[in-house]
Amino acid sequence: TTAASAGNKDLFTVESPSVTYTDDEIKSKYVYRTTSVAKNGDKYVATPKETVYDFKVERKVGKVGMMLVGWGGNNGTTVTAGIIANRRGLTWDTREGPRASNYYGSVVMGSTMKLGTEAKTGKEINIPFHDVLPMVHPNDLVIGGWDISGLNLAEAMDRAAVLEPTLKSMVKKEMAEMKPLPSVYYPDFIAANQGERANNVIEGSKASMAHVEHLRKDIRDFKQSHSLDKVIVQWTANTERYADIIPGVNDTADNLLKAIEQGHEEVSPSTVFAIACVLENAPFINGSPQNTFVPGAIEFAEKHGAFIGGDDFKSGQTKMKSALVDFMINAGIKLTSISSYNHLGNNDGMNLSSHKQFRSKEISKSNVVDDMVEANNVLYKEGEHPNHCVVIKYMPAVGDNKRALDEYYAEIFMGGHQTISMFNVCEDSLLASPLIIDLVIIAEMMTRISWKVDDGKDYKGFHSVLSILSYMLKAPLTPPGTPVVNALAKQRGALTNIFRACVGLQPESDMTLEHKLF
Ligand code: NAI
Ligand code: DG6
Repeated sequence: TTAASAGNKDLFTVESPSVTYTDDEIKSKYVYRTTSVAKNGDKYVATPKETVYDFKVERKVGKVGMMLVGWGGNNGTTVTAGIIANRRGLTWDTREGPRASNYYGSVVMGSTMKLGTEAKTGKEINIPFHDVLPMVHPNDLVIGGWDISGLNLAEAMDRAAVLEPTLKSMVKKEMAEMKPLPSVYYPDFIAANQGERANNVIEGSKASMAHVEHLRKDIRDFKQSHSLDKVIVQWTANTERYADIIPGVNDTADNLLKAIEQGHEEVSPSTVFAIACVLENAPFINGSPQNTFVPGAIEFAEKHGAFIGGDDFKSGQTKMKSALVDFMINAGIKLTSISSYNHLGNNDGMNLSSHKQFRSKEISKSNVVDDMVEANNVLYKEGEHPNHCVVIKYMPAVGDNKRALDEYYAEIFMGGHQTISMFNVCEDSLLASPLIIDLVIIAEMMTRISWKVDDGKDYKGFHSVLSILSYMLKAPLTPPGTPVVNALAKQRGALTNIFRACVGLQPESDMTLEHKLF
């Protein structure tokens, strides 16, 4: 543990008969209150419902490894350099003066949640998100991973052209010692324009059990050589094309395994990684938009009780969209169209200039307002939907400095119109890197939480599909048959309130009755 990460152990404790602490565990009994609704003709009957859950949190965090697929890319190099800089507490010169390492953009490291109200003063007490439960500190993550490009991380960081030269020179030595492991490369899944960098590949251009076993061994070796308790793997490699869903091939766990054994061409590299991770019980998160988690992969993870999460980091344009549309529709404003345009000049942009890969991104960027529209049957008739168009263009000159332009067009009172235009400019990888960190910290946390219901006998883990990660992802994967929530505030609420429940605290409430009823 570094000095910077030693942190504030047990910043608070909960004093309640429902919460017990031992050296190893925090146990809480939590009454989950929901409302059950029944339709009676054209009326509803709402009945308050209570379910009693027991939560158990293992307090020992252990030593955690983060392995990135696509480690030598813009996100991979940026997040690695960022963690090294934070670990060493670096400051560096820029033309605007000195800058210090930070974790801005990370919900876990950069945001707070309300613990409660101070009895004496009535003042709200807020604590860092990171302190609500015992979580791994990003400075303590051991980093590794794979890339089809063999550049060491210092060279790859230069190629990415994201960070200031002064900062790069300070982390260069450490980065140069890091070299991505060779990876699986099936050229048909990413753009042909990526072929030139593929010089670090495992033999074979179709899925195979040999590939699965190779990746499993990589994970085991990494774990062993760094004496790790756990490894979390994230796909931050190129966007792949969608895999066709073919009955008998990838529709069930058994068929998918057979398809891998037979080298079927519709099994993508990211799905092969997912299967390897499930078999190693390493949580696997997909930061890109493709359908890595074909039905067979989800079933496979469920069978093994292994954690998976996805899809596609939600960094800029979509994050704004899931906040702004939530605001508009909940304000009773009838949003009628969203036009979203992007141009960018990094390698991600080059890969997305190919139609099939663009299509994967178009899908994940397009479905992000559905739940908010469906929920408002005052503004929208059944099946009615705002127009929504997504454009992405490759413009090499702007590099990682992505431009996103959005126009929101809405109907307001008495036939009027409102147009909101937005121009969002930033280094894409500086927004994505803190999400990678959050996803690792939260996924790891979830491996240490278990629950039982109604005083049942045995504790068990959460569902394999970690929908709790939705805040960081554009197209949140949820357990089959369960609703997808895109509204940003709801996603954050789920995250904070589940963690609060684990220490027996009520959901964050904005009622503030204590200030209204006295
Ligand atoms: P990048 O193109 O700089 O990096 C991707 C890396 O993956 C490259 O180094 C490439 O060589 C490697 N790669 C490709 N196929 C591989 C394989 N089979 N195994 C191992 N490595 C492989 O892209 P960047 O900007 O780092 O983004 C990564 C992914 O994250 C992209 O799919 C992008 O769409 C997605 N994403 C990025 C966001 C951002 O804000 N930067 C936000 C949302 C998603
Ligand atoms: C073009 O939009 C490139 C993409 O990779 C995005 O930069 C990335 O998916 C982030 O998208 P968003 O919508 O979260 O800003």
